[in-house]
Amino acid sequence: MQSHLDSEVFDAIAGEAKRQAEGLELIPSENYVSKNVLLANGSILTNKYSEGYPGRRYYGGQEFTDQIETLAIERAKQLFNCKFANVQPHSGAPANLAVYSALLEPGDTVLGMDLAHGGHLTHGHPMTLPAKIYKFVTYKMKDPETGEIDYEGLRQVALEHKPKLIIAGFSAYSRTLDYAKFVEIAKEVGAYTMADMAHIAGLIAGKALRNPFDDGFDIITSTTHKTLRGPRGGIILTRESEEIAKKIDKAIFPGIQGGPHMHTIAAKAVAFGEAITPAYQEYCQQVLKNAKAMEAVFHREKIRMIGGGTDNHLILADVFGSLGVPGKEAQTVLDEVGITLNMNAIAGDTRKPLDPSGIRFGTPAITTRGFKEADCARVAELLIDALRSKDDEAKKKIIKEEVKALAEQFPIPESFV
Ligand code: DSN
Repeated sequence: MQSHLDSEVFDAIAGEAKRQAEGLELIPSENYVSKNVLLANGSILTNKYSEGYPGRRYYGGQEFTDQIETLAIERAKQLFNCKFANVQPHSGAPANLAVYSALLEPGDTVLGMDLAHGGHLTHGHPMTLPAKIYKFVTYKMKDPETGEIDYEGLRQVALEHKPKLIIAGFSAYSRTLDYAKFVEIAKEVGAYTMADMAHIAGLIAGKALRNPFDDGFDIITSTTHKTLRGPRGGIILTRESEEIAKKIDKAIFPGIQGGPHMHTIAAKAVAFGEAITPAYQEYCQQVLKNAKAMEAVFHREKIRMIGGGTDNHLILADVFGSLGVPGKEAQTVLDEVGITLNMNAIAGDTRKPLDPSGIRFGTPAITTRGFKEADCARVAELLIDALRSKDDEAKKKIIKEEVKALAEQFPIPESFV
């Protein structure tokens, strides 16, 4: 570290770098970016104001920012096979808010997945701004043991409440959604369709999971820092309607954001460029195979998984029900041995949201490090072993050493292509 650096801040960054290198990151919404993404994200573009869109800015000096944003837009359109992309959302929550404000009037109804069944806070949690402006109604899983969505229930709620927007998407759901069914129901009630693909956007871009646009969804929103392996940020994609895309552009700027973060947009362009490669598609396939390998261990060890397993990158496990360890305690015990994941509420949880029954974990980050199925199975065994040995300090020390050794065997790569 150079002596002129602000040691209070940079020592903490160095500490975080060590933590990331030595531990195993299983939070399913996290990942490691390439050196090129970091370079763009940390570039002098942070100095620039660029309100507006390429060719239509309010400040001068936009020769290079226009090039960068245009590149990000074109690459996003190619990746997701759509006609319009807005790459300016600062993250997923403003992306969702922008879609609501573009398409809805205050008081309009939105139908989204119940938070307790895997939905996201921005899909109508009472404490959020959207919930104060719009009316949210919800659909659920038919059976948490299979994870299948109750599409008939969804249809009935749609017929009763006539939502103007139907959201498919989640933050803690491990099964496949039937996008065609969503579109069919939306057509019946005259609603727009939005897929919040924040968790699986990368897997869609990498052609490992189905693209909701192929079934006729109007809009996809996403963050760019999860499976997509880009900088912390958001995007809004519109399949083909120029009218919708124009409303979304206005909703982002000047509607809810000011100047775009051009350093982040440059980093998005780099990440999208990486995601267009065959190497990225292989990565996405491996993310899924690795999640299946972890699922197999959880099945073998008879630990209940919500949805009965996984079709994507994440697993939601009822550790309180199966091991008697509440999610919060599980998160703390696993932190102690160098495995990072998050506690999570499960459908029908008998415990409180801040001390729930479940844990949520996934494979995007460890797959970026090069973990294959056998390595992931071993991580699942260590995870379960640590929870079963939560009061055995000597055992946890041995597990921590193995976790560190595994992490050292797979250094965080600087480049993926
Ligand atoms: N916090 C993100 C997640 O972990 O899923 C979603 O907002």
